[in-house]
Amino acid sequence: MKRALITGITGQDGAYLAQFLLEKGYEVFGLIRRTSSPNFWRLDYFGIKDRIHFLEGDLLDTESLNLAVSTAQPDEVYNLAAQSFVGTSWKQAVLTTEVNALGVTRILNAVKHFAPKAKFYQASTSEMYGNSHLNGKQDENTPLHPRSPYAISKLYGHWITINYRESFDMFTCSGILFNHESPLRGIEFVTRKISDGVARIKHGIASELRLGNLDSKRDWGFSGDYVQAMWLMLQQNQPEDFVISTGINHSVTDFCEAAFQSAGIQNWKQYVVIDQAFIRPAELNFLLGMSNKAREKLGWQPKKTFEQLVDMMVKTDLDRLSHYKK
Ligand code: NAP
Ligand code: F7E
Repeated sequence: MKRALITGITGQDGAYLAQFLLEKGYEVFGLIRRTSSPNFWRLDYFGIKDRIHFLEGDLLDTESLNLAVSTAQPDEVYNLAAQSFVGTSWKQAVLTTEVNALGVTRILNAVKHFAPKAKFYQASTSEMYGNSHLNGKQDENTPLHPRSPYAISKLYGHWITINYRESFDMFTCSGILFNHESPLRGIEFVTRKISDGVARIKHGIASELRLGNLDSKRDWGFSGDYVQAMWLMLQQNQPEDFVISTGINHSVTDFCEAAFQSAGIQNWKQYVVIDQAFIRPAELNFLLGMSNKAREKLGWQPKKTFEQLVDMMVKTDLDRLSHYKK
Protein backbone atom coordinates (compact mmCIF):
# COMPACT_ATOMS: atom_id res chain seq x y z
CA MET A 1 0.00 0.00 0.00
CA LYS A 2 1.48 3.36 -1.04
CA ARG A 3 1.52 6.19 1.48
CA ALA A 4 0.76 9.80 0.55
CA LEU A 5 1.09 12.92 2.65
CA ILE A 6 -1.13 15.84 1.60
CA THR A 7 -0.64 19.34 2.98
CA GLY A 8 -3.75 21.48 2.50
CA ILE A 9 -5.99 18.41 2.83
CA THR A 10 -8.86 20.53 4.19
CA GLY A 11 -8.86 22.70 1.04
CA GLN A 12 -10.67 22.15 -2.25
CA ASP A 13 -7.91 20.21 -4.05
CA GLY A 14 -6.87 18.41 -0.87
CA ALA A 15 -10.33 16.90 -0.53
CA TYR A 16 -10.55 15.83 -4.18
CA LEU A 17 -7.02 14.42 -4.10
CA ALA A 18 -7.60 12.52 -0.83
CA GLN A 19 -10.75 10.97 -2.28
CA PHE A 20 -8.90 10.04 -5.48
CA LEU A 21 -5.92 8.48 -3.65
CA LEU A 22 -8.13 6.53 -1.23
CA GLU A 23 -9.96 5.07 -4.22
CA LYS A 24 -6.58 4.02 -5.59
CA GLY A 25 -5.85 2.17 -2.34
CA TYR A 26 -3.37 4.66 -0.82
CA GLU A 27 -2.92 5.18 2.87
CA VAL A 28 -3.52 8.93 3.16
CA PHE A 29 -1.94 11.24 5.73
CA GLY A 30 -3.17 14.83 5.95
CA LEU A 31 -1.45 17.81 7.53
CA ILE A 32 -3.91 20.00 9.41
CA ARG A 33 -3.50 23.29 11.22
CA ARG A 34 -4.71 23.73 14.75
CA THR A 35 -7.94 25.76 14.55
CA SER A 36 -10.47 26.83 17.19
CA SER A 37 -13.24 25.11 15.27
CA PRO A 38 -13.10 22.11 12.93
CA ASN A 39 -12.78 22.62 9.20
CA PHE A 40 -13.63 19.23 7.76
CA TRP A 41 -16.69 20.14 5.67
CA ARG A 42 -15.01 19.19 2.38
CA LEU A 43 -13.78 15.82 3.66
CA ASP A 44 -17.25 15.23 5.15
CA TYR A 45 -18.74 15.99 1.70
CA PHE A 46 -16.98 12.82 0.48
CA GLY A 47 -17.48 10.96 3.78
CA ILE A 48 -13.75 10.18 4.00
CA LYS A 49 -12.65 11.97 7.16
CA ASP A 50 -12.37 8.77 9.20
CA ARG A 51 -10.13 7.15 6.60
CA ILE A 52 -7.38 9.77 6.85
CA HIS A 53 -4.51 9.89 9.33
CA PHE A 54 -4.32 13.51 10.45
CA LEU A 55 -1.01 15.03 11.50
CA GLU A 56 -0.95 18.42 13.16
CA GLY A 57 1.38 20.91 11.47
CA ASP A 58 1.81 24.22 9.75
CA LEU A 59 3.94 25.37 6.81
CA LEU A 60 5.14 28.15 9.13
CA ASP A 61 6.53 25.66 11.64
CA THR A 62 9.61 23.64 10.70
CA GLU A 63 9.51 21.17 13.58
CA SER A 64 5.91 20.16 12.90
CA LEU A 65 6.74 19.46 9.25
CA ASN A 66 9.77 17.37 10.19
CA LEU A 67 7.60 15.36 12.56
CA ALA A 68 4.80 14.95 10.02
CA VAL A 69 7.11 13.69 7.27
CA SER A 70 9.05 11.38 9.58
CA THR A 71 5.80 9.96 10.99
CA ALA A 72 4.05 9.46 7.65
CA GLN A 73 7.12 8.05 5.84
CA PRO A 74 5.37 8.90 2.57
CA ASP A 75 6.07 7.59 -0.91
CA GLU A 76 4.47 10.75 -2.29
CA VAL A 77 4.08 14.25 -0.84
CA TYR A 78 1.56 16.70 -2.31
CA ASN A 79 2.22 20.24 -1.10
CA LEU A 80 -1.16 21.90 -1.64
CA ALA A 81 -1.21 24.11 1.46
CA ALA A 82 -1.14 27.83 0.77
CA GLN A 83 -2.64 31.22 1.43
CA SER A 84 -4.35 30.77 -1.91
CA PHE A 85 -6.52 33.86 -2.31
CA VAL A 86 -4.89 36.45 -4.60
CA GLY A 87 -6.99 39.33 -3.22
CA THR A 88 -5.82 38.74 0.35
CA SER A 89 -2.19 38.58 -0.73
CA TRP A 90 -1.97 42.39 -1.06
CA LYS A 91 -3.33 42.78 2.48
CA GLN A 92 -1.22 39.98 4.01
CA ALA A 93 1.83 39.97 1.77
CA VAL A 94 4.29 38.86 4.44
CA LEU A 95 2.14 35.98 5.66
CA THR A 96 1.48 34.92 2.07
CA THR A 97 5.22 34.87 1.40
CA GLU A 98 6.05 33.01 4.60
CA VAL A 99 3.56 30.26 3.81
CA ASN A 100 3.72 30.00 0.02
CA ALA A 101 7.43 30.66 -0.49
CA LEU A 102 9.44 29.75 2.64
CA GLY A 103 6.85 27.12 3.54
CA VAL A 104 7.86 25.19 0.43
CA THR A 105 11.51 25.24 1.48
CA ARG A 106 10.54 24.02 4.93
CA ILE A 107 8.59 21.03 3.63
CA LEU A 108 11.24 20.27 1.00
CA ASN A 109 13.87 20.18 3.74
CA ALA A 110 11.67 17.87 5.80
CA VAL A 111 11.36 15.52 2.80
CA LYS A 112 15.08 15.76 2.07
CA HIS A 113 15.99 14.73 5.63
CA PHE A 114 13.19 12.33 6.61
CA ALA A 115 11.87 10.78 3.36
CA PRO A 116 14.49 11.50 0.69
CA LYS A 117 13.09 8.93 -1.74
CA ALA A 118 9.58 10.41 -1.65
CA LYS A 119 8.21 12.00 -4.81
CA PHE A 120 7.16 15.61 -4.25
CA TYR A 121 4.44 17.66 -5.95
CA GLN A 122 4.34 21.46 -5.65
CA ALA A 123 1.10 23.34 -6.38
CA SER A 124 2.27 26.08 -8.72
CA THR A 125 -0.04 28.36 -10.61
CA SER A 126 -0.87 30.17 -13.82
CA GLU A 127 -0.81 33.37 -11.73
CA MET A 128 2.99 33.24 -12.20
CA TYR A 129 2.53 34.35 -15.83
CA GLY A 130 0.85 37.65 -15.03
CA ASN A 131 -0.08 39.18 -18.35
CA SER A 132 2.80 37.47 -20.15
CA HIS A 133 1.89 35.22 -23.10
CA LEU A 134 3.14 33.77 -26.37
CA ASN A 135 0.62 34.19 -29.20
CA GLY A 136 -2.11 34.81 -26.63
CA LYS A 137 -1.44 31.57 -24.71
CA GLN A 138 0.72 30.27 -21.87
CA ASP A 139 2.72 27.04 -21.68
CA GLU A 140 5.83 25.71 -19.90
CA ASN A 141 8.09 28.01 -21.98
CA THR A 142 6.22 31.29 -21.50
CA PRO A 143 8.20 33.89 -19.52
CA LEU A 144 6.92 34.48 -16.00
CA HIS A 145 5.93 37.95 -14.76
CA PRO A 146 3.95 37.65 -11.50
CA ARG A 147 1.64 40.56 -10.64
CA SER A 148 0.56 39.94 -7.02
CA PRO A 149 2.29 39.01 -3.76
CA TYR A 150 0.55 35.64 -4.14
CA ALA A 151 2.02 35.07 -7.60
CA ILE A 152 5.47 36.19 -6.47
CA SER A 153 5.41 33.84 -3.48
CA LYS A 154 4.36 30.98 -5.77
CA LEU A 155 7.17 31.81 -8.17
CA TYR A 156 9.62 31.23 -5.33
CA GLY A 157 7.90 27.92 -4.50
CA HIS A 158 8.12 26.88 -8.14
CA TRP A 159 11.85 27.62 -8.42
CA ILE A 160 12.87 26.14 -5.07
CA THR A 161 11.09 22.94 -6.15
CA ILE A 162 13.12 22.89 -9.36
CA ASN A 163 16.27 23.80 -7.46
CA TYR A 164 15.94 20.87 -5.04
CA ARG A 165 15.51 18.56 -8.03
CA GLU A 166 18.64 19.93 -9.66
CA SER A 167 20.71 20.22 -6.46
CA PHE A 168 19.83 17.12 -4.46
CA ASP A 169 18.60 14.68 -7.09
CA MET A 170 15.15 14.68 -5.49
CA PHE A 171 12.01 13.68 -7.43
CA THR A 172 10.22 17.02 -7.34
CA CYS A 173 7.56 18.25 -9.81
CA SER A 174 5.87 21.58 -10.16
CA GLY A 175 2.35 21.56 -11.62
CA ILE A 176 1.44 24.89 -13.21
CA LEU A 177 -2.30 24.62 -12.82
CA PHE A 178 -4.75 27.09 -14.30
CA ASN A 179 -7.88 27.97 -12.33
CA HIS A 180 -9.89 24.95 -11.28
CA GLU A 181 -13.16 25.01 -9.46
CA SER A 182 -15.85 22.78 -7.97
CA PRO A 183 -18.75 22.87 -5.53
CA LEU A 184 -16.03 22.68 -2.85
CA ARG A 185 -14.38 25.95 -3.94
CA GLY A 186 -13.90 28.58 -1.23
CA ILE A 187 -16.72 31.12 -1.19
CA GLU A 188 -14.41 34.12 -1.82
CA PHE A 189 -13.30 32.95 -5.28
CA VAL A 190 -15.34 34.43 -8.09
CA THR A 191 -16.88 31.20 -9.44
CA ARG A 192 -18.25 29.99 -6.12
CA LYS A 193 -19.20 33.55 -5.17
CA ILE A 194 -21.32 33.62 -8.30
CA SER A 195 -22.85 30.14 -7.90
CA ASP A 196 -23.68 30.88 -4.26
CA GLY A 197 -24.98 34.37 -5.11
CA VAL A 198 -27.17 33.07 -7.92
CA ALA A 199 -28.62 30.40 -5.59
CA ARG A 200 -29.40 33.08 -2.98
CA ILE A 201 -31.14 35.24 -5.56
CA LYS A 202 -33.10 32.25 -6.86
CA HIS A 203 -34.29 31.37 -3.34
CA GLY A 204 -35.21 34.99 -2.58
CA ILE A 205 -32.63 35.45 0.18
CA ALA A 206 -30.50 38.00 -1.74
CA SER A 207 -31.39 40.63 -4.29
CA GLU A 208 -27.99 41.40 -5.83
CA LEU A 209 -24.52 40.03 -6.50
CA ARG A 210 -21.58 42.42 -6.01
CA LEU A 211 -18.54 41.75 -8.21
CA GLY A 212 -15.38 43.46 -9.48
CA ASN A 213 -13.85 43.12 -12.95
CA LEU A 214 -16.27 41.25 -15.22
CA ASP A 215 -13.96 41.40 -18.25
CA SER A 216 -11.07 39.30 -16.99
CA LYS A 217 -10.76 35.89 -18.62
CA ARG A 218 -9.75 32.64 -16.98
CA ASP A 219 -9.14 29.11 -18.21
CA TRP A 220 -11.49 27.35 -15.77
CA GLY A 221 -11.38 23.58 -15.27
CA PHE A 222 -12.73 21.11 -12.69
CA SER A 223 -10.69 20.33 -9.56
CA GLY A 224 -11.63 16.63 -9.72
CA ASP A 225 -9.96 16.39 -13.14
CA TYR A 226 -6.88 18.38 -12.08
CA VAL A 227 -5.93 16.27 -9.04
CA GLN A 228 -5.56 13.30 -11.40
CA ALA A 229 -2.89 15.26 -13.27
CA MET A 230 -1.02 15.86 -9.99
CA TRP A 231 -0.94 12.12 -9.36
CA LEU A 232 0.09 11.32 -12.94
CA MET A 233 3.08 13.67 -12.63
CA LEU A 234 4.37 11.61 -9.71
CA GLN A 235 3.91 8.31 -11.57
CA GLN A 236 6.47 9.27 -14.24
CA ASN A 237 10.00 7.87 -14.27
CA GLN A 238 11.55 11.34 -14.50
CA PRO A 239 10.41 14.42 -12.57
CA GLU A 240 9.19 17.25 -14.82
CA ASP A 241 6.96 20.31 -14.65
CA PHE A 242 3.63 20.47 -16.47
CA VAL A 243 0.97 23.02 -17.36
CA ILE A 244 -2.55 21.77 -16.63
CA SER A 245 -5.43 23.63 -18.28
CA THR A 246 -8.47 23.14 -20.50
CA GLY A 247 -7.26 25.32 -23.41
CA ILE A 248 -10.53 27.28 -23.42
CA ASN A 249 -11.15 30.49 -21.52
CA HIS A 250 -14.19 32.53 -20.54
CA SER A 251 -14.79 35.92 -18.98
CA VAL A 252 -16.37 36.53 -15.59
CA THR A 253 -19.35 37.84 -17.57
CA ASP A 254 -19.60 34.46 -19.35
CA PHE A 255 -19.55 32.70 -15.99
CA CYS A 256 -22.35 34.92 -14.68
CA GLU A 257 -24.46 34.39 -17.76
CA ALA A 258 -24.10 30.59 -17.60
CA ALA A 259 -24.74 30.50 -13.84
CA PHE A 260 -27.94 32.56 -13.95
CA GLN A 261 -29.08 30.45 -16.89
CA SER A 262 -28.52 27.25 -14.88
CA ALA A 263 -30.82 28.61 -12.20
CA GLY A 264 -33.43 29.61 -14.80
CA ILE A 265 -33.09 33.36 -14.09
CA GLN A 266 -33.58 35.72 -17.04
CA ASN A 267 -32.19 39.28 -17.34
CA TRP A 268 -29.21 38.45 -15.13
CA LYS A 269 -27.55 41.88 -15.57
CA GLN A 270 -30.14 43.53 -13.33
CA TYR A 271 -28.81 41.56 -10.34
CA VAL A 272 -25.08 42.25 -10.78
CA VAL A 273 -23.60 45.36 -9.15
CA ILE A 274 -20.01 46.44 -9.84
CA ASP A 275 -18.28 47.14 -6.54
CA GLN A 276 -14.88 48.88 -6.54
CA ALA A 277 -13.96 46.93 -3.39
CA PHE A 278 -13.41 43.85 -5.59
CA ILE A 279 -11.19 45.55 -8.18
CA ARG A 280 -7.56 44.47 -7.66
CA PRO A 281 -4.48 46.73 -7.45
CA ALA A 282 -3.03 44.81 -10.41
CA GLU A 283 -5.12 42.51 -12.58
CA LEU A 284 -4.46 39.59 -14.91
CA ASN A 285 -6.69 40.18 -17.89
CA PHE A 286 -6.31 36.98 -19.81
CA LEU A 287 -5.16 33.45 -19.02
CA LEU A 288 -5.30 30.60 -21.52
CA GLY A 289 -3.23 27.48 -20.92
CA MET A 290 -1.67 25.13 -23.43
CA SER A 291 -1.42 21.71 -21.77
CA ASN A 292 -0.12 19.81 -24.81
CA LYS A 293 2.85 18.45 -22.86
CA ALA A 294 0.59 16.93 -20.18
CA ARG A 295 -1.75 15.52 -22.80
CA GLU A 296 1.10 13.85 -24.66
CA LYS A 297 3.36 12.70 -21.80
CA LEU A 298 0.83 12.05 -19.04
CA GLY A 299 -2.11 11.06 -21.24
CA TRP A 300 -4.16 13.55 -19.23
CA GLN A 301 -7.09 15.57 -20.47
CA PRO A 302 -9.91 17.42 -18.74
CA LYS A 303 -13.30 15.69 -18.74
CA LYS A 304 -15.75 18.29 -17.48
CA THR A 305 -16.74 21.17 -19.76
CA PHE A 306 -17.19 24.77 -18.64
CA GLU A 307 -20.98 24.47 -18.97
CA GLN A 308 -21.08 21.24 -16.91
CA LEU A 309 -18.85 22.81 -14.26
CA VAL A 310 -21.01 25.92 -13.88
CA ASP A 311 -24.19 23.87 -13.81
CA MET A 312 -22.77 21.50 -11.17
CA MET A 313 -21.73 24.40 -8.94
CA VAL A 314 -25.04 26.23 -9.23
CA LYS A 315 -27.15 23.09 -8.65
CA THR A 316 -25.10 22.20 -5.55
CA ASP A 317 -25.52 25.71 -4.11
CA LEU A 318 -29.25 25.67 -4.89
CA ASP A 319 -29.51 22.42 -2.89
CA ARG A 320 -27.34 23.69 -0.06
CA LEU A 321 -29.51 26.78 0.41
CA SER A 322 -32.90 25.20 -0.27
CA HIS A 323 -33.85 25.22 3.43
CA TYR A 324 -33.57 29.04 3.43
CA LYS A 325 -35.96 29.31 0.49
CA LYS A 326 -38.51 32.11 1.02
P1 NAP B 1 -7.65 26.18 -0.70
O1 NAP B 1 -9.01 25.57 -0.87
O2 NAP B 1 -7.56 27.61 -0.31
O3 NAP B 1 -6.89 25.29 0.40
C1 NAP B 1 -5.70 25.73 0.98
C2 NAP B 1 -5.27 24.74 2.03
O4 NAP B 1 -4.03 25.19 2.61
C3 NAP B 1 -6.25 24.57 3.20
O5 NAP B 1 -6.29 23.21 3.58
C4 NAP B 1 -5.60 25.40 4.30
O6 NAP B 1 -5.93 24.98 5.60
C5 NAP B 1 -4.13 25.11 4.02
N1 NAP B 1 -3.23 26.06 4.64
C6 NAP B 1 -3.23 27.40 4.52
N2 NAP B 1 -2.21 27.94 5.22
C7 NAP B 1 -1.55 26.92 5.79
C8 NAP B 1 -0.42 26.82 6.64
N3 NAP B 1 0.24 27.91 7.06
N4 NAP B 1 -0.01 25.60 7.03
C9 NAP B 1 -0.67 24.49 6.64
N5 NAP B 1 -1.77 24.52 5.86
C10 NAP B 1 -2.19 25.72 5.43
O7 NAP B 1 -6.79 26.00 -2.04
P2 NAP B 1 -7.04 25.04 -3.31
O8 NAP B 1 -7.90 25.75 -4.28
O9 NAP B 1 -7.39 23.69 -2.83
O10 NAP B 1 -5.58 25.05 -3.95
C11 NAP B 1 -4.61 24.08 -3.56
C12 NAP B 1 -3.23 24.59 -3.92
O11 NAP B 1 -3.14 24.81 -5.32
C13 NAP B 1 -2.84 25.93 -3.30
O12 NAP B 1 -1.45 25.88 -3.04
C14 NAP B 1 -3.13 26.95 -4.37
O13 NAP B 1 -2.34 28.10 -4.20
C15 NAP B 1 -2.75 26.15 -5.60
N6 NAP B 1 -3.45 26.49 -6.83
C16 NAP B 1 -4.81 26.51 -6.86
C17 NAP B 1 -5.46 26.76 -8.06
C18 NAP B 1 -6.97 26.77 -8.14
O14 NAP B 1 -7.50 27.28 -9.14
N7 NAP B 1 -7.68 26.19 -7.17
C19 NAP B 1 -4.73 26.98 -9.23
C20 NAP B 1 -3.34 26.91 -9.16
C21 NAP B 1 -2.71 26.64 -7.95
P3 NAP B 1 -7.21 25.56 6.41
O15 NAP B 1 -8.38 24.73 5.93
O16 NAP B 1 -6.82 25.34 7.81
O17 NAP B 1 -7.35 27.00 6.02
O1 F7E C 1 -10.56 35.64 -9.49
C1 F7E C 1 -12.20 38.54 -11.03
C2 F7E C 1 -10.82 38.73 -10.41
O2 F7E C 1 -10.33 35.13 -7.06
C3 F7E C 1 -10.75 35.37 -10.85
C4 F7E C 1 -6.78 31.00 -7.11
O3 F7E C 1 -7.19 29.66 -6.99
O4 F7E C 1 -6.68 30.84 -9.49
C5 F7E C 1 -7.26 31.56 -8.43
O5 F7E C 1 -6.90 32.93 -8.51
C6 F7E C 1 -11.01 36.66 -11.60
C7 F7E C 1 -10.03 37.79 -11.29
O6 F7E C 1 -9.25 33.63 -8.81
C8 F7E C 1 -14.62 39.29 -8.42
O7 F7E C 1 -10.42 40.10 -10.48
C9 F7E C 1 -14.30 39.83 -10.51
O8 F7E C 1 -9.68 38.43 -12.49
O9 F7E C 1 -11.66 33.57 -8.52
P1 F7E C 1 -10.50 34.48 -8.38
P2 F7E C 1 -7.77 34.03 -9.26
O10 F7E C 1 -7.38 35.34 -8.73
O11 F7E C 1 -7.69 33.83 -10.73
C10 F7E C 1 -5.25 30.87 -9.54
C11 F7E C 1 -4.81 30.02 -10.69
C12 F7E C 1 -4.62 30.53 -8.25
O12 F7E C 1 -3.53 30.01 -8.19
C13 F7E C 1 -5.26 31.08 -7.02
O13 F7E C 1 -4.87 30.33 -5.86
O14 F7E C 1 -12.30 37.14 -11.24
N1 F7E C 1 -13.31 38.99 -10.15
N2 F7E C 1 -15.11 40.04 -9.45
C14 F7E C 1 -13.47 38.63 -8.87
N3 F7E C 1 -12.76 37.80 -8.09
C15 F7E C 1 -13.21 37.61 -6.82
N4 F7E C 1 -12.53 36.74 -6.03
N5 F7E C 1 -14.32 38.27 -6.34
C16 F7E C 1 -15.05 39.11 -7.10
O15 F7E C 1 -16.03 39.68 -6.65
